[in-house]
Amino acid sequence: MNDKAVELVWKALDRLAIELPSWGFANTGTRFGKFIQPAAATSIQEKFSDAAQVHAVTGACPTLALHVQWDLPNGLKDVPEVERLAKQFSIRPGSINPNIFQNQEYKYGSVGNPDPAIRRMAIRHILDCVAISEALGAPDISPWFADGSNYPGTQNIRKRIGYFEEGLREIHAALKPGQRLLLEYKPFEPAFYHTDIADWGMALLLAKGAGPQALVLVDTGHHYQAQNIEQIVAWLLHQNMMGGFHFNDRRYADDDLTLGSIDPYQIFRIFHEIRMFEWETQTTADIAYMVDQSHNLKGKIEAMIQTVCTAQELYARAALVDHGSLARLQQECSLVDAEETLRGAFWQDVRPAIQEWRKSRRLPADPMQAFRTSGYLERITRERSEKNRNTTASYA
Ligand code: RM4
Ligand code: MN
Ligand code: MN
Repeated sequence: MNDKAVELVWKALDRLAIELPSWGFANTGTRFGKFIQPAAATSIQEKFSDAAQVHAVTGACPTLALHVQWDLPNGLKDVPEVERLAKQFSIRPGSINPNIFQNQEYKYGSVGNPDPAIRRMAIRHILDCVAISEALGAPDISPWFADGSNYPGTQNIRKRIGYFEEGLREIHAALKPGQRLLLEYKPFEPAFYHTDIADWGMALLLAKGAGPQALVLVDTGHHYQAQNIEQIVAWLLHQNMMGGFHFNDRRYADDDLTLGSIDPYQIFRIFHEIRMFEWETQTTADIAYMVDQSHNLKGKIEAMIQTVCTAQELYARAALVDHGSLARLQQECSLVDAEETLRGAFWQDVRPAIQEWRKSRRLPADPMQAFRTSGYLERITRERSEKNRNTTASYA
């Protein structure tokens, strides 16, 4: 790789920050059961501590996404404790995730529920999240709605659209300047007939209706097979509506596998669309790159380190695309050469350049090995295994 390419890689890595999810460090499972990991985090303090380990070896993860019901069960009252932990571990609170899917009341939906009292309860919770986001100085609020129905004819789809329009407008009205409402879509699960915000078009229309601080969040696992995700990203960029990502990979449904483990070219193509947009418009897209994975088989911290390194590798490769020649080749419809310009960047081995970048930033050249030799995992396994033994593995 020549000096210019190495410089492009370094510059790209300097600006790529990846947000880790607090829930990715705790014991989670499938709908059939949980495999308990003795080292899993059992408290918000332990989640911050684990995230800090990933940041220490990668230098790329300065923020931690929080799920309010799990991490701030007392809402605003827990803000001072979160601030204390953020300071102690030098990790800033990241996106604030409301939980409008777990309470018994949400059986038939939250903001889309036919019962006005339950809609109110959901809106109130999200408004609390807006206040928490403000208090923590963490400007992104990212709700995911499980709302939907399982059988044709059982819910009025259009009425529920109206409830969402109304509810999201009210939430948007509470936003302070700088705060952003990131709307996440998902085609199915837990609802298996209709989901109220099922795809990017619905999320886009609802965000536009809510107001200028509402944007769309793309969870890479929330699409049907074969859907062209980079085209969705291109549309959202074109509309200035691209707010953030939840990174993970999938083979079948919302599998939450490690980013790039199944289809690294897909993630590269998404990064390429963003870089090409930035090159063309000479702007920097304000996008929150977040991970949404909870591993129940792989070690949680190792899986996060692997994810972050993969994101860095694919982002660095996207930085190597020669935008000037690609634009010219596209214009001329030189199909093979245009495609090879993209593929050529994808097939570069950027790992040596990334290693050099790490050394220059006083980071370990091999983050995984640094973590494995740190003794951290052995220590937390000793400290936490007793607490984790009491976790229920069964869902029955
Ligand atoms: C959903 C979605 C959300 C996440 C929940 C727990 O599938 O991806 O982002 O908060 O899971
Ligand atoms: Mn998600
Ligand atoms: Mn998901």
